[in-house]
Amino acid sequence: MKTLIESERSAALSELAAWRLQTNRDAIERSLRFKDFSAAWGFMSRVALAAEAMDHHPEWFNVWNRVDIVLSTHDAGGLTVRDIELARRIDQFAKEAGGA
Ligand code: H2B
Repeated sequence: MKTLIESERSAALSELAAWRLQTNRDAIERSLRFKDFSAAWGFMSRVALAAEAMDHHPEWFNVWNRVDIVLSTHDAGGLTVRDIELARRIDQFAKEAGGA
């Protein structure tokens, strides 16, 4: 899988407004807050099942109602269309779980 070229990257990032390009690596990140741990974990469960089905997995960190997510394609050593697809799914699950 090839990493995104500059024009694909900027198009994807303008669509995924809540995501930021990391400064130290070719990856995108989003931080989310939920009502409480239960809401955060419910969201994470949905992401986990989708990620497993896609065979594409997030790097993430959870403390109570907060979930920090980093997406990058390890096999490719950077951002690919698979990260963009997973980011879109994550945005949808976040919306449904009341994350912001
Ligand atoms: N997730 C991510 N984020 N990047 C990968 O390159 C990747 C993955 N590769 N999940 C998959 C699994 C790979 O390790 C397996 C062997 O297909």
